[in-house]
Amino acid sequence: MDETGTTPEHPMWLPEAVFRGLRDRTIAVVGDDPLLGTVRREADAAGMTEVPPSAEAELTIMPVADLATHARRIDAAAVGDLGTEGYAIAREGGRTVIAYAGAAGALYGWFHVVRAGLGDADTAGGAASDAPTVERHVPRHSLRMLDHWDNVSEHPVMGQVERGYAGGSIFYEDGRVREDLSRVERYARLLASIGVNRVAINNVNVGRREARLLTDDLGEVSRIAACFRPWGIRVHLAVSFASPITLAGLPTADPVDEAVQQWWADAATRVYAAIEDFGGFLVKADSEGQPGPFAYGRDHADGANMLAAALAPHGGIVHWRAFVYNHRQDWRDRSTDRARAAYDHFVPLDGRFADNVILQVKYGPLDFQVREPVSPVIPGLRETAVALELQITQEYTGQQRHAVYLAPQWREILEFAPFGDSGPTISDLSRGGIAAVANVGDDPFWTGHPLAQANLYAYGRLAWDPSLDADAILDEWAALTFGDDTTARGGIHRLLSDSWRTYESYTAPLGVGFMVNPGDHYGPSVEGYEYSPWGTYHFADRDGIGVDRTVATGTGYAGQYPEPWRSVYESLDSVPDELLLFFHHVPYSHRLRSGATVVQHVYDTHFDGVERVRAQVALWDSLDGRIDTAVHRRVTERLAEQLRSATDWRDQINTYFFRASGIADERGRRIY
Ligand code: GCW
Repeated sequence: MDETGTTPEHPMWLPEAVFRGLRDRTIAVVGDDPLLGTVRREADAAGMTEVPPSAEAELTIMPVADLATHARRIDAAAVGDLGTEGYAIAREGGRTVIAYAGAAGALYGWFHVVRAGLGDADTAGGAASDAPTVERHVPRHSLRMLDHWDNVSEHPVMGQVERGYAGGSIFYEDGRVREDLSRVERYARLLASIGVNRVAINNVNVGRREARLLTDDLGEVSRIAACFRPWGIRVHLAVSFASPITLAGLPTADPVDEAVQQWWADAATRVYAAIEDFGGFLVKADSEGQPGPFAYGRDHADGANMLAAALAPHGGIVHWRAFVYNHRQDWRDRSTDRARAAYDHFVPLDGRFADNVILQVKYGPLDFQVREPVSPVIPGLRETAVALELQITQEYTGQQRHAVYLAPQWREILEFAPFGDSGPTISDLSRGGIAAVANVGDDPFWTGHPLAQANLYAYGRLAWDPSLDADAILDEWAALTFGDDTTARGGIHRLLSDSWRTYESYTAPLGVGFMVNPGDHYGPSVEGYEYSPWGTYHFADRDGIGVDRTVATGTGYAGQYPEPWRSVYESLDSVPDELLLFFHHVPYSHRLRSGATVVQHVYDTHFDGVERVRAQVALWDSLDGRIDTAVHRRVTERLAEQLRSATDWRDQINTYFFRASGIADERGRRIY
């Protein structure tokens, strides 16, 4: 708290202390792109002294092409192709050189030094006679995007930020773009430091007010774009497919209608006149009530390609979401399976999408659950650029009231090899990059739960390099955020490292998903969605639980996977325990490969999960005095709620399955 009694904005992973090692050191920056200007301002703010390029500068940032001119002994062949965003770093006798090909590489190289430090000028580096070792850093994905589900004006049910758990929007206030966008500038800097390069600034559920960002508010959107531009980040807008009707009064939004096509082409031209580096459109169509091409008997390739044609002359992209399913299901109808929907809609269209269309696919076939199999749409689309969509905002993973570090889950998704171990991974197949739903708001800690900052950090780092280790990212984040106290850092590591599995252990078991309160999706409700139209069922009765998604006897969803997974998931003998109930309906006495029965597994994990949270609470208490007071207090409050909520989950889930099955806990623990 400051003297006015308000908590000042938290610096996330860039507190002043991070820059201490750079103060009074010398830097030479070669190049004059605006992004180099950003680097110069950063260096200046860090207290570095800019000097002309010479072998004496402790840090030199220069184009690869200039290495020879400046008589550097760095082997240009070892630097190789850096693309527009990559950089190479070489340490030479205690001096550091960052070589870039495109100016964005200079910015990312700068933040590499911020993270890793400059080292000691007198001692670092190899023997003077050796050519310095060159480390190359080139992003694995060229599109690293954040999607904000922010509404301009408050939505009566969803609030200002849909599924937002960190206060209001940082972009909008009182039904318009904020006058003061300085926080957006600070956000842009934080995002650049982790390599994010695209941001969609409004909700994919596009309300009437929000649709007008594309037209009446272009001047305002352009102000937001100006905050991001110095940090190498391009702005995208979520657009409503019905815009020609709702904004322009045309009688139709049919994608083959020429007047409709013309309207979109003109809209795109106006956007690019205002925002030269505009990224493109993000579209949720024919999904959960959003308008789309189905209304006109057209398919999603027709719809996406029409928008793509409008953007193509300007170099823009359409991110078209594959989250299309029937949300007006009848629970009595056992033939419809929501998990199948995206594949059934989109795989038949493979090959028909324009080059500047990216199909954005949620990581799982349902909806951001704590455990789902990886979506078969990603391997299913061979001729379409696909972007993997993750959810940083913790809609189904504790809503930023529970401490849940999601990077281990994302690592599992990214390294999943749908065609078997020797084939490409999900990361390899995501040729359209990675997108994720953002988790920040106008909260002083940005993310509500201060420890949820780790998820945003990890997202950026993984989108850049999906092979990074989740624990290593956690440690990197903790070191930047919490400084030198190794006890504090070690404690945070222990608290978060396995927290995703802890959360899984006390919520819905074995891949069954949902079991949350309808509407806000927080807290347990075993039958909350069981008889609802949303298509998210578990079919628990007195004999068993789970959804038969096999080809042999079920919905056939398992057949959407290529081998080997189709067979692995199809058979009870090979399905991984953690996904058992996603693919199979089994009796409670079914034995998992772990040896426990299903119902005993439910009891064990739920009792254990609560104890793990209790240990987290004690661990956090022990860090009192080692962590910023306001941060400590906020996390303490959240952990208390997490313990309450985990206990509620334990008791509701255990009691439900005890009542349903009549099978007692082998260990005789208390079940209500
Ligand atoms: O998970 C669901 C959310 C909706 C969201 C939708 C989507 C933006 O409950 O709030 O709408 O997914 O991804 O479009």
